[in-house]
Amino acid sequence: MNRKLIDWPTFIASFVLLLAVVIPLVIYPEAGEAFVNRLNDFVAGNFGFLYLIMGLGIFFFLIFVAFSQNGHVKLGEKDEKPEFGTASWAGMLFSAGIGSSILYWATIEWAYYYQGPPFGIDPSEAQIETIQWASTYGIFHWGPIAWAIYTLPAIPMAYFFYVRKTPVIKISETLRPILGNTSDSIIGKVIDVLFIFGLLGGAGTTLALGTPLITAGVSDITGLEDTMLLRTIILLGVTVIFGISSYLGLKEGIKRLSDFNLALAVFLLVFVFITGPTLFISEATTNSIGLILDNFFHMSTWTEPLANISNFEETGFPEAWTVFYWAWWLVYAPFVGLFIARISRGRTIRQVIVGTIVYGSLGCLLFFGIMGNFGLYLQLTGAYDVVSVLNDQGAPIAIISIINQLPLAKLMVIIFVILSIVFLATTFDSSSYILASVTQKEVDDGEPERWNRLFWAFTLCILPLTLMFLGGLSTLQTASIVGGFPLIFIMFMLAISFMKASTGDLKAEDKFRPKTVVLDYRRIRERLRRRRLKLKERDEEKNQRDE
Ligand code: NM2
Repeated sequence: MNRKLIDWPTFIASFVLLLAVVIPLVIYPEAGEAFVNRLNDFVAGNFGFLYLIMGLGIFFFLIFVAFSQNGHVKLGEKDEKPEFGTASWAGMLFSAGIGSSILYWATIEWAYYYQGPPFGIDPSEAQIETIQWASTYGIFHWGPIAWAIYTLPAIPMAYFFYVRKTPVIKISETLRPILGNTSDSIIGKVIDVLFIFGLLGGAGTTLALGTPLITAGVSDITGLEDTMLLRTIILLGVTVIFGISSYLGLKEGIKRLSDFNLALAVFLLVFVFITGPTLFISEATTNSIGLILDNFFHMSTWTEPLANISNFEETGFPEAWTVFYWAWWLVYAPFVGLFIARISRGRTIRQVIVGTIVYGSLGCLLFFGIMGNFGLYLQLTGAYDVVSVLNDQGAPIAIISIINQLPLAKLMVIIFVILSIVFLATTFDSSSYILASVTQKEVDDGEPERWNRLFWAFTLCILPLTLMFLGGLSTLQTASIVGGFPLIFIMFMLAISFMKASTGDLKAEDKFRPKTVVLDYRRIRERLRRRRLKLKERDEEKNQRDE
């Protein structure tokens, strides 16, 4: 163990900040909750539009970069092949960025929209519209804008790591072109610590959703009662799995688990697609794609402006869903960005951008299209009343009971539970891997110290576990989502930092094609005239020779 490698200020500050938030929550749970909720209402209510603008802005910025000169830059040496094949690469980025939440929300999100549709639609009056949006909105919340939020930090990080070859994996390092030496100062540290705090809270949200889902599945299979003890055992079991995978490292552990994850996910999706309502799933998914394309701008900017100033009823949909989702993707973004950067050696920037957004959105589309529409089909045909189970017994039981409607139900529940565990583990192994990288001064060969990886693996798990016992987990989630607010500005800075650095480097290498072209028509005309003259002369010469 090499203590000198550790960046102690960042390491200790992250840990202390975490305790500083968690301990008061444990001692004063109610007051803490009230305070954090007020803060959340304030941020989501007043700055929700900023999140929406950010999402749309990042999406278009990345498309611009992908097709600009900067997008052609290769992350590595001239003849270097990508370190990971495209299938493994796409699989890893999906498994890292997406946890068990996708199994949760893909299966049940529609049921919330079915009861509380967007755009002020009245579900009792406009049934078809309600149903169409119910099957569509989740795909949007897990679609291209969301994946663009993940991709943005990856670009500067990969650029600095593989092109400029700085052996540091940190947000502050990536901002050096605009912060200068400030990135070594306290401001740089604050940025790194904020990111760690955000990720721990975001991960807490994931665990808070994932554990009850897995427990509901386990108790369905075994008949054991869903108790705190069962939840604790399950959570510790999951921690051991991802701890081992993170300990084994990127190639031996993380990649293998992610390959397995993907194979199992494909099996589940294919099974539901074939044994379920194949035609309905195909049609509804296709229909949703069109609905999103048609309403892309409306969905990405809908803020319910009239609700604030008139007595139109406020639904709270944008804050509760789109803004919340963008905030959740945002707190995960620096981590996923770092991870995408780490696995993208040998690819071009354009490949990373297009690959992440396309494969990521496509993966989510398949989950939502297949799992979501299967549930919706049960509801609409009256085969199974998902909505009442959801309202009476909560989401985890509703989800497991949807899976129970499949043929070979018990086997499918087992597979669903294993998949939830592995999805959770593949997000957490990469999180602890990245947390370890960020709290080190340098990472030799790109791998952080093993004990450091294990330390964060357990912190990631023990912390939410404590709060789950003592109450306050939902407060930590809210706190982290609010705490992630400054990340909006950091994202903006990351974009500028990347453009500044890469354009500067391209210019220095004389490989930057200036965009503005100045045409001098007088000169052109003169040239054309001369050319015509020359041709004429040549013709005349030829004619003379022929004669
Ligand atoms: N996101 C993708 O719990 C998880 O699946 C991790 C969640 C940000 C909504 C990420």
